[in-house]
Amino acid sequence: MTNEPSNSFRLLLVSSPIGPLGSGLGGGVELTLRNIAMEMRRRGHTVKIVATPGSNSWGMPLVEIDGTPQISAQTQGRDAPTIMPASSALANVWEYARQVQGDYDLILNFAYDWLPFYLTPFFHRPIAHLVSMGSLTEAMDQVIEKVVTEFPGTIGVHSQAQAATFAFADRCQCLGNGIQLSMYEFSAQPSPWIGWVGRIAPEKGLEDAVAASELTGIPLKIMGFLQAEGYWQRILRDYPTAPIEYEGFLETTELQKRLGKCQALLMTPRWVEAFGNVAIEALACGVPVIAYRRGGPAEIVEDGKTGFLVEPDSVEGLVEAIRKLPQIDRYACRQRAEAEYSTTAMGDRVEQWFRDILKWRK
Ligand code: HBI
Repeated sequence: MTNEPSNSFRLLLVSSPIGPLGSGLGGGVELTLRNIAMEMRRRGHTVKIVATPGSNSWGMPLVEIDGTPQISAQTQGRDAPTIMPASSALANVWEYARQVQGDYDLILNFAYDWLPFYLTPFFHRPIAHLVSMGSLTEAMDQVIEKVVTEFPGTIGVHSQAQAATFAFADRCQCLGNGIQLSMYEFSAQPSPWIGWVGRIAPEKGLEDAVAASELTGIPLKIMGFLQAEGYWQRILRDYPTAPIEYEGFLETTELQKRLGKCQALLMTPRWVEAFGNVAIEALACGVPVIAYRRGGPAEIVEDGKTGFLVEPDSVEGLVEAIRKLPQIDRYACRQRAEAEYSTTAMGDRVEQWFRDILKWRK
């Protein structure tokens, strides 16, 4: 076999075991996996997706493997031990991948979990790991560093800020992200409300957006998977007069309709958001993004041009930025999405990443 990989790859995309694809439990990973899968197929590569039962594979070949889901990595402390429950979905999924690896040129891992990284040296086919969050635990940092040392170039991340949370930042491949722009309609005229989109969980800082809505009196539409019920109830109790409305977890077609009508999207992450898919979805609809200057969104928003970057955790900063919104040209937001965040641009980066990995492997 020549060491120049063939033009088309056989790819096995192994999803996060955190929940079925399309459930919203996997957050940005679901959108990322779908867009990479569809773009690689469009380019003539063979794609098969492995996920847990009840997943939506958007018409692509899917293998559903059952088992106990993993506990959310971001709810663990830095010294959290690696947890493998009985009948683990993660273990079952990687047992399947081990059995079928010979049918593929490359395996792409989306799970932010210890096992697939630990198993990498035991596989005879290359595994590319798309790391979906910044540094969370010592155990994960160590096992990811071991892989990037033994298999250089196989660790992909979404932003420089995310890479910077790891000691091996300079050895990560920064891929950004991309969305199918044809699914997002540019909306020139907003309605009199602002939007917040994301998993409703403490690391997303929703309470600050609610506080800004209460201070400005501007209605806030909240869209996303309600992951932490207690957290949500506390917000409702702490901000009884805020003009907020929860629209539920919406799939892309419905999401972009409501998002497009927003005067702006507020992004209030408490943690280093690895990327912030919702930011590029908003830009694609012509919606300016007001974001804390923290993590991936700080690399997406051009301050004063496609939105505003705000002092982290400053509600007053959010309010001040909302007042400056008339300065932003909504079409400039759409143009930025087209230039930087299409699935074509992302597909170029991902395909080159695969080519580089396949060249390095004997
Ligand atoms: N937790 N254990 C675990 N594994 C994952 O793959 C995972 C997670 N929490 C969140 C998550 N993935 C995604 O929602 C984010 O990566 C976007």
